[in-house]
Amino acid sequence: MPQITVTEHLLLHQKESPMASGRFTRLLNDLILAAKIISREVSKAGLVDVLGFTGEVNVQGEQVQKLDEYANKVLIHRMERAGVLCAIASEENADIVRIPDQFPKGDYFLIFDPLDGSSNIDANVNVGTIFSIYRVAEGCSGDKLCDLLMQGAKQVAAGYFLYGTSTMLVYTTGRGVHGFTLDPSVGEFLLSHPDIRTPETGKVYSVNEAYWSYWDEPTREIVSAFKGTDNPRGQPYGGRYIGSLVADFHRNLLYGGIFLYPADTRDPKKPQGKLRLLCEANPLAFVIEQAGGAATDGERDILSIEPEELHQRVPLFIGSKNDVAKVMEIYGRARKA
Ligand code: FDP
Repeated sequence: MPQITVTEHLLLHQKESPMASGRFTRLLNDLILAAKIISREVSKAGLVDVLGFTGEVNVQGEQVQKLDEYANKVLIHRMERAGVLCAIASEENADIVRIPDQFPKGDYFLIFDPLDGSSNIDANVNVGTIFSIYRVAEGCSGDKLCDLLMQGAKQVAAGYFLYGTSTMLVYTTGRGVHGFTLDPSVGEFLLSHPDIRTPETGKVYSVNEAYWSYWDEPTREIVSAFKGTDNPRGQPYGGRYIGSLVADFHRNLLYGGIFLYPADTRDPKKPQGKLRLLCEANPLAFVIEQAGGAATDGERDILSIEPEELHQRVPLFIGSKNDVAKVMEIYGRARKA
């Protein structure tokens, strides 16, 4: 089988995509290099002193893992030199990261979660880097946050690197979803999953059910539906929850299913659940829609939400189209009651 590298794939599709210029290829190549460096370090975890906490707490109020901090530094270091970005934002940084004056700037805005699922790292569970790329309006310097807060529908590319049994890149530029696997012997991502389509109805539901007592009635009804027979499959779904969004998402993307992280009453400061709109929900929503699936906060399409803050949280129901429709149906009925 002829093996296509991710760069070849990009160049082949460059003509089809209005935004895929040489600059975009440059951006993605730099992102790939950063991910290869992170992948190398993740695969050594346990052998070198990269496990455990740094002792710091991030902007989200969460303990910072050493690998989290490492991944964040690698990405910022690489990407601020790319010459095509006007600003960077990371789940780990409270504010946008401005491109230092000594580096050229461009009109792309990159936002990422450097190491999603990182609370699982010490147990050797799959983690990943989720990214989302926008193009800012003409004349915008990228200095003001308000210029960078855009609806997910405006993303020009999004995807993730999954550091698992192998390292994968899954991404979309709005023309389907393609998966590449890193061949460590040649150091290249090779096309392994062209044109990924997710099943219209899944077999798996993924949720942290321990929060049951913090959920409202419609949310409990939804989870009960997937455990019972009043669902698109007509029989109970299997439960699978790794607790690493990017890994749970990837499995469901390939096999079909729904991932749920609803709003809950655990922490009055986080009434919208835990996941972040800009660096988690939007990129994965773009991927799933391009693969034939759907993503909602229970009422609106994730990609239609106008963000108000950089670290805004959002309830997330994402996966197979019919399964997400079931969620919308139950919440819709509850709103009318
Ligand atoms: P983590 O804190 O380990 O980075 O985005 C945060 C996230 O993981 C997701 O990857 C994961 O799906 C979720 O949190 C798990 O949260 P719960 O422990 O509340 O289930």
